[in-house]
Amino acid sequence: MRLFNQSKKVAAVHDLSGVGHVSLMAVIPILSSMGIQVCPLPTAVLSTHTQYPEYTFLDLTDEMRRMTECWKHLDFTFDAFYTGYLGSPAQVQIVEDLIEHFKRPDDLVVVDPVLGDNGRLYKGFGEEMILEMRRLIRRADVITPNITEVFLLLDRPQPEEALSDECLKELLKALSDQGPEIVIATSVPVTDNPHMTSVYAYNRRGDRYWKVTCPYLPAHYPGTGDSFTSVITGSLMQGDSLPIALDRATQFILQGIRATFGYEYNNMDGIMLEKVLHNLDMPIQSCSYELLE
Ligand code: PXL
Repeated sequence: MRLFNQSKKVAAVHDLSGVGHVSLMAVIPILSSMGIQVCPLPTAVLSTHTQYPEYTFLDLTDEMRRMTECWKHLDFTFDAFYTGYLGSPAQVQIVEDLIEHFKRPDDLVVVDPVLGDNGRLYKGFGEEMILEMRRLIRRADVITPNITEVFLLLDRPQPEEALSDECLKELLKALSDQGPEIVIATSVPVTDNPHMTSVYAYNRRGDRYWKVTCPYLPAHYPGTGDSFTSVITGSLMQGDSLPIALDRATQFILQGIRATFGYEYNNMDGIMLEKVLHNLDMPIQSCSYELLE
């Protein structure tokens, strides 16, 4: 018998970066605040994320194998598996093994295919990481690429011009055809409106497309993708519908950016999560999702 009041557990496969509010330093506080127990399987330890001019990097590929074996011996179970920034292409195989061994039929697999942003790959990543990430998304129930990652995963050049709703629907469907039931594309520019940004989503079950558009503040904060997907993961684990999860996640990111933007601050340090975490306890403030016909 599963106890009714036990917290759900998520195995979280991300790096630990000392400064910058990215990866585990977004995943752990957000999911813990949402009442979910985070079990980290760290992929690498860095001084900072890789967008600072300098950083140290410790690859934990071998340790991940050891930790996974230990978890197997101890017969742990998880309700969800959530992967983000990987430290080496070889880690995809380890994650596949983790899912293969531990995933039960109702467990959730969320893959945030972290590869790049603003049309460029992150430092340290090359063709092999793209190829392996294309393999990993086939195992996922939910993927959350930004628009740069959408084109990298589909092996298509990213066009300069703005993308229509029809075009986005085709891209999401093409990704879902590879395996994931739910595809969420973030950081999509809004045609002729530099002050807005959209998130598009497709749910194969029900064959419906959703869009949430929200104000865009002219600043780039690393880690917002990690915070976004963490809220999506927590929200789906709590039983929210896809459009409600989209609304919760976009509102949380907007609150985080608004809380940070007014300070004289180095944007590389990421959004000031500590100022907005308590918002995750509150019911959703307003709904702004649209169903795309
Ligand atoms: O937020 C994505 C991310 C995660 N982890 C590390 C990164 C980045 C993006 O730059 O460098 C180490």
